[in-house]
Order: sequence, then structure tokens, then C-alpha cells
Amino acid sequence: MRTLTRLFALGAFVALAFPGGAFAEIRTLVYTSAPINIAPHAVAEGTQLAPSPQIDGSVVGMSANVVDMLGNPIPPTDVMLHHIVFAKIGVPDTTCSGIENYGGRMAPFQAQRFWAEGEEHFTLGLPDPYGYPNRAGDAWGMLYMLMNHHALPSVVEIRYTVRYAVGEARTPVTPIWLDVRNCRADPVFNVPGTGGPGSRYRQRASWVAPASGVLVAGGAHLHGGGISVDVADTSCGSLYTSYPTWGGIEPRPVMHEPGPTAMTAFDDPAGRPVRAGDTLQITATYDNSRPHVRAMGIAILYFAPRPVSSCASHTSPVPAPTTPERVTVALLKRPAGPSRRVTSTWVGDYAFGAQRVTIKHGTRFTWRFIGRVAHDVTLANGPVGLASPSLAHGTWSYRFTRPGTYRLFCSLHPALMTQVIRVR
Ligand SMILES: [Cu+2]
Repeated sequence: MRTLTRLFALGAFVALAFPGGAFAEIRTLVYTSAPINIAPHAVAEGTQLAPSPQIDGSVVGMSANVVDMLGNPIPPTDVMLHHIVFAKIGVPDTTCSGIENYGGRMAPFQAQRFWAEGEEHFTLGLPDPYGYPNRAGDAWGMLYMLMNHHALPSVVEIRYTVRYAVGEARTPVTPIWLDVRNCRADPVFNVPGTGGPGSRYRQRASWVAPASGVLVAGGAHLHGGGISVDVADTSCGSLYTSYPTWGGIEPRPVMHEPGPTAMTAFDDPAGRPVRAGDTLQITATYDNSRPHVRAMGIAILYFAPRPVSSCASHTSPVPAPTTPERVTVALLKRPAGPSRRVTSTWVGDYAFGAQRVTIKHGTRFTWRFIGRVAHDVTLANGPVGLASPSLAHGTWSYRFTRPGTYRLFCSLHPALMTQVIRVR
């Protein structure tokens, strides 16, 4: 009887929401970003407003790629889509009260991250009957990071496809963004790579579920050197583990350690229960036998609130083993000038002050950022993984405890800004 009443109430709701019985359908909507200019052998990162459906409905799927100004797809060997993140502006994020923009400033508004894609090309597909609710008046923003492998400037656009249910009541999902370096536009960490053969390096973060419900879909993001991303309910065990697949044609020149070409995702219409008050823990596991810089560990989960009484662990499928291509990131420009015994230098547009430096081990070296645009200090190759945040002002320092040759570059301007530090 109660079920009947509930069905009746639902029917009344649908009739009210869609007077005249609007035709229920799933539309395929294709949008294009504003043009993005990328300098030769450089990285473009930034934010844009993103066109979005101008009608009430629910997002049930998303995918994106990089196209030229004529709409032709651009392969990653030309312009690499490092990552794009879509967020709904003015709506609080589920796991983060404020997001630090590129350059270290807090974003001036709330934004709910609801989908992202990186080199692994995570395609969103929510199982029936779920959907991410969206209103005609909602505004979307897009954060992007693209890398140009050409010696010429490129102008590209992001083309994205939204599968969108209209005229139909979907069960609403909330996106849950779990990130071991959460609340940053550039949520990176560095794997030192000093653990020896077979060693692992882990980063973790956790989040307490404020409501009960079920996880119905998810995807994850790792960088080169990644082993897995696991999401566990600390009282029940693993709910989802994502594994990378490696391979494909690696772009030349090598401007970063290649990321996975795929990550295992899941969709589960029955849902994986999480109780209010349960702690969800994300663990990003990396190889620690060699350095991996500017690494990430992210999972995005789609959560449908509803009463649940218990939780259970899940074993995730492991893809057929693949081996990452072992690349050495070489400097694209030979550091110039006399070798200097200094313990600090400047970083400007577009050079390091002292490009060839010799120091004693144990020395703390300081970089002073004085550019109009942001730069960073990133290990290309050397004994220990290290990288600074991207900065336009302020200083960053690092204590060199292991002797060897550290070849460094700005990961945003790798063809222009290089430095070598010899640690005796
Ligand atoms: Cu730079």
C-alpha cells in the first residue's frame, strides 16, 4: 500500500513538473569552448565559462576532445589534453568549501566539480535511472590544462558532448570529488623515487559522508608512475579501485612523463552503499623506484542519497597488464652561462637567473619568482622527485640532500626555461 501511495505521489510530481506530458528523451548536445592559444612547446592552463544546456534536465553522460578551429579532432601527439574539469558555478562543491586557483589565489565563487577528463579520457555514463540535475539557468565553468607538442603556436577548442535527459524524472546524483591534494586547481604532489625496486609511495585523504546513499558510478585520475587509486569505506573496505592502462603513441618531444591512456571506471545501478558518518578514504599508490613529479590522485564518484542500513566491500576488476613506456624527460634547451656557486636565483619571464649551479649536498636552494606570468621549478630528471607550485611571486626553496645532477625546467615553458644543479 505504501509503495502504491509513493508511486501515485511520484506520478503526480511528474505530471506537475512536465505539464502537458513533455516528451521524455535523451538529447545529445555538443558544445565548443572559446579558442585557446598555446605557445610552441608550452602549456596553457586557465578557466572559461562553458556553454551548458538551456533547459531543465539531467546530465547522464559527458565526453570531450580537443579540436582545431575547423572542428577536426587533434591527436594527443599534437596537443595533449592534460585535464579539463567541469564545475557548476555558484553551487558549493561536495568536498571542498573553496578552491585555490592557478597562481595560489582562492576562487572568488563556489563551484561544484561534476566531471573531469584527463589523458585517460574518462567518459561519464550514469546508469539508469540516475542523472545529475541541471536547471536551464545554471552556469558551467571549465578549467583546462593543454600541452602543445609543436614548435609552432596552436589555437584549439575543447569540444564536449553532453547526453542530457529532458522531460523525465531521473534519480538525482551528487558528484563527490576525492583528491589526495584537494581544493586546488593544480592538485599535485611529488614522488621522490628513492625507495628502491618495487617500492611504493602512497598519498591519502578522507571525507565523511554527511548522508546515506549509494555510489552508482565513478572514475579516477593518475599520472605517470601511478599504480592504482582506491576508494574505501574505512568501516567496510574497498568500494572501488581504479587501475591504469598504458601504451599508445607517446608524443615527441617528451615534455612530461606520459599518463595512463585509460583508467578503469565503474557504473553500478544497484549502487554501493555508504552510511551517513562513514569515512571514505582515497589512496593514490605510485611506483617509488624512480621520481614522478607533479603526480595526482583523484576519484570522482556519483552518489545517490537514500536510506541504507549496511555497507559491503567490492573487488574491482583488474585490466590486462600493460607496461608504461619508460621515458626520460630531457631538457629541451641547454642551460647556458657560467657555472655558479650560489644558493639562490630568480625565476622570470622566461628564464632562470643562474642556469648552471653547483652546490654542496645539504644546501637549501631558493628560487625567487619575479615573472609577470606564473612559472615553476620541476625536475626533468635526477636523483629525487621535486617540483614547486606554479608561482608569479614569492619564493620556494628545496634542500638537496642527495648528490647528483638535477636537470630542472619550468613545466609550463619547458622549451624556454631550464636549469641544471650539480650537488656534490
Ligand atoms: Cu615558466
